[in-house]
Amino acid sequence: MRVAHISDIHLGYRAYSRTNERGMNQREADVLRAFRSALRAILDAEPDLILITGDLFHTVRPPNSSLITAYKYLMELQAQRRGAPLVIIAGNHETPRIAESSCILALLTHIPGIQVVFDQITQLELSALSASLLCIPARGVNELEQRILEPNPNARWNLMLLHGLLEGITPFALERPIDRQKIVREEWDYIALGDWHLYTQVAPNALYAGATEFTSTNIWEESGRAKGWVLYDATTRAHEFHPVPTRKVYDLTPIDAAELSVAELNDAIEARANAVEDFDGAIVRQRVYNLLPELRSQLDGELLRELKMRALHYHFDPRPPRVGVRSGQSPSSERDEGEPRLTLVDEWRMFAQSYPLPAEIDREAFIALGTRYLVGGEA
Ligand SMILES: [Mn+2]
Repeated sequence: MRVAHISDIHLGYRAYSRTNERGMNQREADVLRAFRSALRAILDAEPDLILITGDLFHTVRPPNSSLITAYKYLMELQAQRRGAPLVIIAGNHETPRIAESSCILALLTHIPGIQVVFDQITQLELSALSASLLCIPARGVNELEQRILEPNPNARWNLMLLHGLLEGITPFALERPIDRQKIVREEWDYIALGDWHLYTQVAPNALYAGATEFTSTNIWEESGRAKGWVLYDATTRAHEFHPVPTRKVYDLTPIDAAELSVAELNDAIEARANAVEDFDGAIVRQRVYNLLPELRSQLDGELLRELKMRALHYHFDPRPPRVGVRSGQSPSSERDEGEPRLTLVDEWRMFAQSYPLPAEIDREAFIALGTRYLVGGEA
């Protein structure tokens, strides 16, 4: 059985003020484009089953523009697939806080072949595939502790779908991480995970497909990472990650303004931007550390205006110097408003970006692992 797994699409996500030629927020249009591109590739791959593991919609009440378009895409997809099974679980973003209010995903159950789980943990039986699907939507995560999760012995295939963060998956500490031992077990033919926006293999049979566009609260940490969907073969437990085209996101190397003249600082800002080949239309952040207000006011306004015009979004992010803080001093004094020149994680990422690695080592995974060690060590 071949499974297409897609997650965290966040239809209806909007950001920045730019609109497209039809007046739609450009980022909302980007998210729809990524979704359509993924669905086309999934259709071509002819999977037996499609799984969407939560956050199909960015909000409980998505804008009509995204809702109508998404409905049309899914109708067309299911018509072409002749109603072959497609299962959606709800993520935290589309789940209403009040249990009685219905979930927007219920609308999609009217499309042939689509089944939706948005409330409690639910076992779905897909008899045509002899597959049993244990579905754990965002709201179901609260039930996990009281539940014993067991495959159906009568089904040929047992799959689990979960929207939530497993312990150890994020570089930051979680309030209530999900017990890995409880979820990641050999007896499941596939464990399809959602909520974490980066494609991540947890085990050969357990994967986060990641998001299809840059829609999380910290897109800068995700810059340079591919977005896409997963094609998984339940027989061999092998999978392929299929990237989709997205808006480009660049977190430029920070500039330390401490010892720069105005001219040097302007040059550095321009040089960093020009080093990005496809700067036009991209989402870009430029941090400048130790920038004194008097220097800031002398910055080349025309240069900054031009960069803001060319990029979809140019986030110029100046940080004033940290004043009078030495090690051992309380960091709570009101003069301590600034940031350190670079955080340890910044230094690590800059170092690891260009560090020579053996070909078999994945650079992004290497950087992420180092980041995890650093952040974990501080906690
Ligand atoms: Mn999400």
